Amino acid sequence: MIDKAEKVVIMITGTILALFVFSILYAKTKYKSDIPECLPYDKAYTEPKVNKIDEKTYQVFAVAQMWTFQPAEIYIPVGSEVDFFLTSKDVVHGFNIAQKNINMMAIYGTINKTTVRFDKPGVYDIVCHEYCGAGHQNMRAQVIVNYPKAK
Ligand SMILES: [Cu+2]
Repeated sequence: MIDKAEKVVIMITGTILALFVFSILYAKTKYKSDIPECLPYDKAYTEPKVNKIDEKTYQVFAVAQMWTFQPAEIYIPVGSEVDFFLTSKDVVHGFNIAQKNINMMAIYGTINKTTVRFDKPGVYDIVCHEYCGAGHQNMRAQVIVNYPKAK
């Protein structure tokens, strides 16, 4: 037999859980915030680089480590779609592009992936928003969209 008070607690818990799931799905559609994917670990992603797939499609293998992001400057043309593959070489770091509503974690031994479209020219700051040690506040990188010298 379930006590009446227990039933109430189960109902409240279920409602709150449903609310959480709903708010994630709502944010995904309404604000087009992408839920990051987690890929199987592959050492290839630990080598920082920018791959140009075609004129408007890029891959960035972003590697976080105390206390830098590599590559530190990413030059792309306006309208580009960028797949970020993110990993860490040591502790847990954050990966935040505030202007693009991107919020990821860089974790040793895992690859997190998200896709971002850069439709407006400008400089987009990537900052670490997970305290990772003495040099944390200096940990940043930039996506430079339509920089005059962009290749
Ligand atoms: Cu940090």
